[in-house]
Amino acid sequence: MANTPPITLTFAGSDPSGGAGLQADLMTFASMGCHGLTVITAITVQDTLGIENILPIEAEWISDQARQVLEDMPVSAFKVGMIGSIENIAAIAEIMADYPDIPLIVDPVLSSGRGDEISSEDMTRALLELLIPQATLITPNSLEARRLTIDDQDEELNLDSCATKLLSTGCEYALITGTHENTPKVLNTLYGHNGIIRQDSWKRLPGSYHGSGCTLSAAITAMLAHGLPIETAVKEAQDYTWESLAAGFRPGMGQFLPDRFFWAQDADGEEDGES
Ligand code: PXL
Repeated sequence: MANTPPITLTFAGSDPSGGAGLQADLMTFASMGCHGLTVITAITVQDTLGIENILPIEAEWISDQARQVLEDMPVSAFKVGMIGSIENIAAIAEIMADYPDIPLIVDPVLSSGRGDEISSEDMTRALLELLIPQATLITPNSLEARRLTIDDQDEELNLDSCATKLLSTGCEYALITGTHENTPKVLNTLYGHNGIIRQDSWKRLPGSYHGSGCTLSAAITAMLAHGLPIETAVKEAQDYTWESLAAGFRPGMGQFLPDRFFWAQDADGEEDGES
């Protein structure tokens, strides 16, 4: 019998367009050799143009979905994406408190890349108080990093100071991504409690992508589940995400989606194994 792949679990919202959310996570986990478990936190109505509606799942259903699979299977790394409600944040935080030694990646999705609001002020505060302190790594984009650290005087911090403030909540590492900055290259910075651990930059791709942040954080989750140290996991996951984006496609009338199985296409763009 084949060996069991490392098992990853994502708490995520459903994106019927297959671009972001649990669909993005599951594809990324599979593409990177992990078996993905999915706890649905919310159902969205959306296409490649934007989000129409969000239905949060009841907190009790989050706990029940998670507890059931966790009693059956050993999980090597957890990811949290869209959460849906404050009650759901509390439910996930309570479950995660029972697994302090397993890596937890929190992608604080406050709004989608194209600006759809996903998290209220109260939810952002609950995320900072209950879940981020338990995280091994958080992966905010620069806009989210600023929004998470804005103080009462509405003063915006520079990204280094944002990282320091976020790490002071108790999480171990913060990867702040630069996709939304006005720079010619995309610059991502991984911070630890002793400062910057690594910085990676890429050529900015033309076009607008949906699901790139989910893909990156899921890829890091998969790499940590395989046992890689954080620094290597972040590097490998960034390379993988960049390749997925470079192979991206536009299935509808809106944004491009990453091809998380770019490696399954041959040079002519045909699927392998076809004759
Ligand atoms: O990109 C963040 C995100 C996460 N999860 C779901 C989403 C989005 C963005 O649209 O729809 C379900």
